[in-house]
Amino acid sequence: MQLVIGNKNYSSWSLRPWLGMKVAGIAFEEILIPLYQSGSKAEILRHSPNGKVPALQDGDLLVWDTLAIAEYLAEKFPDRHLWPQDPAARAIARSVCAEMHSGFTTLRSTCNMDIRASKPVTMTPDLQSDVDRIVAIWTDCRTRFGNGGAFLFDKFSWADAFYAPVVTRFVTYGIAVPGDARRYMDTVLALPPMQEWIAAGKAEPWEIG
Ligand SMILES: N[C@@H](CCC(=O)N[C@@H](CS)C(=O)NCC(=O)O)C(=O)O
Repeated sequence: MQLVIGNKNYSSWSLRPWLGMKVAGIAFEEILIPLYQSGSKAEILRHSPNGKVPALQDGDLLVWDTLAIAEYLAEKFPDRHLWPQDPAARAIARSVCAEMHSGFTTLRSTCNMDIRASKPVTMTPDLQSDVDRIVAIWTDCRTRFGNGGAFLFDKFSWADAFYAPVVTRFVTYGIAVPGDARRYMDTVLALPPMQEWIAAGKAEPWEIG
């Protein structure tokens, strides 16, 4: 399989399937297309019909959009348990991933993923509301389904991968969260594939203004 991604410093949607596949031990070849350069769009369109990354090529099959890629991989590799096994936990994991996919517009528009940067943000009521909702999701998942472990659900799942770019944003923009949320962030940041992604992002030469 080939996973087409954007810059590791900037492409939050690319990080999600990349991290899930790495943590689950799913082998793939990475195709990295630097975004927003001249020729970037044409190059992405060679791989992905919506002109966006990520996209997953599996033989003749192309799957695009992060949620669809997540579902495809969970079905193809059921033994990796990328979704929680308990049906109720799985339904909530899907809910929080869907909420990430369609929501948090203030956080996403004012705090772009920019791993190598450190730029404390001026808090606004709308941004604080997104942050509060994310902390509430993390607390709720860990309380109800975390089973005393380090992740949102019993084991690492798509839910952790979907919130991983939020973790790096909270670091980049100096967004303060309560202690348990901070400990959860440290868990995600300590994942070896996450460390690998962060180091690669910091080493990239491309700057998007
Ligand atoms: N809904 C899509 C969003 C993908 C997306 O917006 N990707 C951005 C990078 S993070 C992109 O491809 N930008 C390049 C462009 O629009 O030219 C998904 O979940 O995969």
